[in-house]
Amino acid sequence: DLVTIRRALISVSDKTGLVDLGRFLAGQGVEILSTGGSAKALAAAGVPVTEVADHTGFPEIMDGRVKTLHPTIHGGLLARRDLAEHMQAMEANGIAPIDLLVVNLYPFEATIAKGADFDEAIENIDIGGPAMIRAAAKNHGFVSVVVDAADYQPLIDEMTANKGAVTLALRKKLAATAYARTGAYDAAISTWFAGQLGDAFPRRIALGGELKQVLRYGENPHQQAAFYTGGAPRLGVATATQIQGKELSFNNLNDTDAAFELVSEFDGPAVAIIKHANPCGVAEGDSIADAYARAFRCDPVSAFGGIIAVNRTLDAATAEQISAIFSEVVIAPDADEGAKAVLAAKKNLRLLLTGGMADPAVPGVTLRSLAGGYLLQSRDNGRISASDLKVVTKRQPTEAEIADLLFAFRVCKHVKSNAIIYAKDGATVGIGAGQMSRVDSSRIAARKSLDAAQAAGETEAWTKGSVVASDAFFPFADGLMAAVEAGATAIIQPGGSMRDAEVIAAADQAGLAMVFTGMRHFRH
Ligand code: 93A
Repeated sequence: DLVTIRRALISVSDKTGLVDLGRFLAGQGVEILSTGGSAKALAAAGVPVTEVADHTGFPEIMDGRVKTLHPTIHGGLLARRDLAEHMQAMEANGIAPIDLLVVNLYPFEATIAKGADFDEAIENIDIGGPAMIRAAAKNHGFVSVVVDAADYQPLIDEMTANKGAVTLALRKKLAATAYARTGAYDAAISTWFAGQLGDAFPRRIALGGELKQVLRYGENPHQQAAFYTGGAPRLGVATATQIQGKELSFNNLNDTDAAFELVSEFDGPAVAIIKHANPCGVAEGDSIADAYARAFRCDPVSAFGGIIAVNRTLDAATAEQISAIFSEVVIAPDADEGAKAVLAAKKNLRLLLTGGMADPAVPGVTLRSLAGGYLLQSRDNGRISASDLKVVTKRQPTEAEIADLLFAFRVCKHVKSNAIIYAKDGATVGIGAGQMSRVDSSRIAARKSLDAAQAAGETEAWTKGSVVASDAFFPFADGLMAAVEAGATAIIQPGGSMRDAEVIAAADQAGLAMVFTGMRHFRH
C-alpha cells in the first residue's frame, strides 16, 4: 500500500514551510506543479516548478477565480490507478497523475476576524482549493493530501523512511484531516453568512471549532472527551491563559465556565465558588478579599475542592485566603505579582487569566446535544433591574431588601433548577439547587444555612432576616411558607402561577414583601 510520490501540486495561501517542503520534494525527484504565488515563491528559492497554467495549457483567469479548476488537474487527482478504464482516460486526454496535493485555503476565517467588509469576505471564499482537497482525499487510495503546514514534517519523515513513498495509513489520516478542514471552512462561511442575514436560527448549522486539548477523560473516567474552541469569541475559560497548575479536566472546564459566567454578572467586586456547576457561595464585597470571605462563609464544607471565580485583579490578600484550603481552579481577569507568588506554592492549583470579564448581556447561542439531534437556544442574557420589579404584596420591600433581591435573583440564573437562593447584605446565605420539588430546594437551602451558622458557633440560621429568590414561580404556597419558616423577609420570583393569588395572600399574611420579575431563569 505504498505509493511513491512522482508528481505534486502545491497551492498555498500560507507560505509557511513551503520552500523547505519544495526543496525536499525536488530532492526526491518529484515534479512540482504550482499556482501563481506559490510557484513564484518556490522559483525564487531555486526550486524547479511548473506553473499549473503551463501544465494545463489554460491560463489563470478572472483574478485567479479559475486557476486549478481544470479537468487536467481534477483528472490527475481523481483517476483510480487500479482501473484500466481510468488509466486509458488519462492517456487519451493527456492527463498526468498527481500523487500529492499540498493546499491551504484562502484565509476566510482570518479575513472576517479582522473585520473585512462583505465583498472582501466573499472574495476570500476559496473554491478551487476545497475542490482539489476533496478530490484528493476521496482518492486517498492513491493520493496524499496535506492541508496543514504542521503535516509537512510527518510527510517528509514517511517519504524519507520509504524511499519517497507514503503508506496507506498516513494517506487515510491525511484524508480525514482534509475533510475536517473543508467542513470547518464551510462552517465558518455559513456561520458568517447567517450572521450577515441576521438569521439566528439558520435551517442548517455547521459547527466550526478547533481542537484545543484531548482531555484525560470526560465527565467520568470511562468517557472520552476533548475540548474545542470556536464560535463567537467570548472571554472565559476557552480563551483564558493558564498560568500554573495541572491539566484542566472536563469537569474543571465546565465548572470554571459556570463560575466565570456567574461572577461576570456583578458590577462591584464579587466572588463565586462553584461545585458541580452550582455555586456554594457568591458574594459582592468592598474588595474581592472581603467578597471571598463572605462567599466562603455560606457553605465552607462544600467549598472544599471548589472552583473560584473573581471579577477583579486577584490580589495577594485574596490569594492567601484561597490558599487556606484545597481548591481546583481560580479564574480571574488578571492577577498581580503578589497573588501569583502566593498561589505558586500550590503546585496543582490551576490559575486561569482571561484578560477581562464577559458581558452577561451580550446575545449568543448555547448548544446541547440529545439523542439524534441538537438543541440550540439564545443564551440567557436576561437581566432584571429595579425598574422591572412589580410589588405584589401590601408591604413594599425596603431599599436594602431590593438590593439583596436583585442580587439573589441574579445568582438564581446560574443555579440548576429548582433554585432557591437566600441572600443577605450582598452575599448568599443559603443555596438550594437541582431539586425536583421547589419546596425541597427551599428546605435544603435553609438547612444548609443553619449547618453553616452552627459550625461557625451561632445558633440561628443565617436565613433569618434574609431575602429569598426563586428561579421560577411558586406553584403552591408551601415553598413560600418554607421561606417564611427560614426567616426570610422578602421574596423575588417571576410570578405567573395559576395560584399566584394564594401565594400572594400567604405572603401578606406573613408580612412579607414580594416582587414579581416577569422573567424566569430555569437552568437544566
Ligand atoms: O479562486 S480559487 O477558488 N480558484 C481556483 O481555481 C484555485 N486554485 C487554488 N482559488 C484557488 N486556489 C487557492 O489559491 C488555493 O487554495 C490557495 O489558497 C491559493 C494559492 O494561490 P497562490 O499560489 O497564487 O498564492
